[in-house]
Amino acid sequence: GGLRGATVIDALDTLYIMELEEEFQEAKQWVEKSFDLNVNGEASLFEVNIRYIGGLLATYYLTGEEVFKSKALELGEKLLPAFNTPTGIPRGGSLFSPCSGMSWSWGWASAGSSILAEFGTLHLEFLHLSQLSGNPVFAEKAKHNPSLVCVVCALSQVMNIRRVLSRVEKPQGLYPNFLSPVTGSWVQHHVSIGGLGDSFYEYLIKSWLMSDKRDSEAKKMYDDALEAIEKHLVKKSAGGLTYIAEWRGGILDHKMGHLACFSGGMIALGAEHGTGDRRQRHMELAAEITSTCHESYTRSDTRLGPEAFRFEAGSEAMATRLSERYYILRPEVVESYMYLWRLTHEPKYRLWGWEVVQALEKYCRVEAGFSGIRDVYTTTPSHDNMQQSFFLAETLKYLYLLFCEDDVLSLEDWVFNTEAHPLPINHTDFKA
Ligand code: DMJ
Repeated sequence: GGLRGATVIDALDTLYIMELEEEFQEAKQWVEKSFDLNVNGEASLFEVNIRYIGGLLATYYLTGEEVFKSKALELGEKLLPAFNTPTGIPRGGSLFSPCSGMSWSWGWASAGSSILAEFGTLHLEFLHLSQLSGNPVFAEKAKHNPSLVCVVCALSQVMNIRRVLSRVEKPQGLYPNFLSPVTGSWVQHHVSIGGLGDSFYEYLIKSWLMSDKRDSEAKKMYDDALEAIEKHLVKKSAGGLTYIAEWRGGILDHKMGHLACFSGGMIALGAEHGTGDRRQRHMELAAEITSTCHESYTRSDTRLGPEAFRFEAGSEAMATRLSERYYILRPEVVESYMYLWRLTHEPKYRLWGWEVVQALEKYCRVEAGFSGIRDVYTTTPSHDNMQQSFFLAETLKYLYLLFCEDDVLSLEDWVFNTEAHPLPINHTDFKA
């Protein structure tokens, strides 16, 4: 049950950017003819927003074709019931039924708490949904379909999230990962720039950039959060590797997840627009973190990085637990290479990206596509038989952009959502 076609929709803009015209037309036809939004089953608010809505919006902005806009708006409308909680913050693992529009959460994902990276990763897409639904051309169409007008509510929903976050006290300036959707207070003090926290920080700096630097509230929240992270979580290992640890009620866990490796790119992007010694310091921090993530790749036999690596018991930038040795085609490390390349033009980032291309070919390519592997520390890894949709949306797109000229989706004009779907800055409409 649930929505189908995640890979098709996540890959649309990649196909378009790579000029794979035939494949793009095939995917577009699928969206027009077979993408059914009124299916039974359940879908996740967070995943649908970043993969489906992000993918449809980006493809609309790249091509100007109405079908992508109207599907994004229709789907956006279905997400709105998830905000019906006492604080207006969606519950963790929030699900909705595409057919009835009902929203619920099973609770096991977060014991009923809201998750920072989930409710903090709506702003970019919801802003576009809201603006597109207010567009006079679309408003005319919406007259015949009144439910679409409601997407305007999207803006007030995400602005409310900001309000709740600005009121709550932050321990040492840090944002914990779990918040009660009932009281608006933190539920426990686990802080991480990797899973559960990651894209919340990303959406702060990108909200500011996407607003053409007018959303100063987002910029201040980002600056303050990064300052607290620098002060409390950034560490250097005995071997000289810089990493961002996790924080559990004041105690540091010297671990970085693969997910946390996106932060090299994010910090570089923020530094690019920073001033004074902060700019220099943040650019260095971004480069050091990216280099540590590269180490997690080069220290494995496959030259692909594990799901998590630690700095403990004489081990640095390597997985120390069996359960953390897998690689599921994640993009975060090549994402940082792409940003660092674009912002510094140091050739090592292209070399590092090329190492990943070769490793993917060698260890992950299978007959029907690419597959994750269960252990990066063996040259005969077994496959998990899964090609995650983010492999086409993100990993391949970032690798492609790493080797393109800077004016292909220039960072001056576009921000990438957390699933690598490009959204235009200040709504400059390039093609439509
Ligand atoms: C993607 O779906 C997004 O990047 C998300 O923010 C977290 N990570 C996965 C890929 O690893």
